[in-house]
Amino acid sequence: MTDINARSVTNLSAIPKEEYLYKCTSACAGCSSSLCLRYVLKAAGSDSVLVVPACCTSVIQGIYPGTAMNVPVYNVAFAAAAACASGMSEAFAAMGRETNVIVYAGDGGTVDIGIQALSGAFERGTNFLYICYDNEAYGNTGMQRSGSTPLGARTTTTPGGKPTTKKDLDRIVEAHNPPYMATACSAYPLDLYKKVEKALSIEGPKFIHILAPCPPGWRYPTEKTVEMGKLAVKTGTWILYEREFGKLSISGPSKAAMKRPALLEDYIKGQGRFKNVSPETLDLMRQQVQQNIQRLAREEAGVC
Ligand SMILES: Cc1ncc(C[n+]2csc(CCOP(=O)(O)OP(=O)(O)O)c2C)c(N)n1
Ligand code: SF4
Repeated sequence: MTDINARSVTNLSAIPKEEYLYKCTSACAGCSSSLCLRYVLKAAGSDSVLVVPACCTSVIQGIYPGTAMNVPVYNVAFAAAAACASGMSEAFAAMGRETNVIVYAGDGGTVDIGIQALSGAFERGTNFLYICYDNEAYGNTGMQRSGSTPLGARTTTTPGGKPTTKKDLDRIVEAHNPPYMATACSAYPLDLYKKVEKALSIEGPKFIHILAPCPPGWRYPTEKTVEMGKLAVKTGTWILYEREFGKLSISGPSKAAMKRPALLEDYIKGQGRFKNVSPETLDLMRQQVQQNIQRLAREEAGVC
């Protein structure tokens, strides 16, 4: 388990220099999920094990006997990451070891096929950290829609735009009442680093949901990855927060954004997946953003 006081950092330059995800992986140019993994592992440190179901990360890690990872990685069937992590966590506890057990799974492996294993592990109180990096599609297999794909987004299986809304994974996890859960975004690495550090200092099941912009899936130029993440937060489309023992606090970058969100059009106009989105869909998207902002602002203020 991470000692939060020993490792605590307050600025990007204080983040440890050790690398646990080496350069030259097979990630696409501009891949933000691999960038996030780099920060996750820096925060977790060397006494950590990753559990990775089938997803882009299981490609990025490399092919045996080569590897891009400087920590042990257990690849597991698509549906089983949290179940595997449960067994691993129990085994480490039986050996008297405090090794961090971290699931790093895509949105398809979390909101769709892995959700029963996730729910079971959270109900059992497994001591682990589950991280879902959300590129809002099944990236590894060619950008099919997942339950996490947002309304209106074009994927290879929703060529006219997804007709239904994004599944609210965070509210499903919240219903399990975990001691710690948070959202993060690749464009805010220090925020992500601190949340991972904090999560690993707490006993029990922890959850972090990272928005991870993906150039080929969202169809924007690779150099715009950080800009896309910032726009997601500034428009209120993605709200950064933490919920510690049930108490919600909105994170700094989202506080300002929620008071005066940037125009939603600024976020979607640079993404080919939202090309030709209808005015009605855009209106529904705006309403969703407003509803989320209001719901979380009320919860933080204690007015539920
Ligand atoms: C049971 C099962 N069904 C389908 C697949 C094929 N498959 C491998 S990775 C993947 C997509 C994973 O998507 P996601 O979890 O969102 O992660 P990403 O690829 O976007 O990183 C699929 C469908 C599989 N490996 N196992
Ligand atoms: S498809 Fe997206 S998430 Fe997968 S490696 Fe490429 S940029 Fe990263």
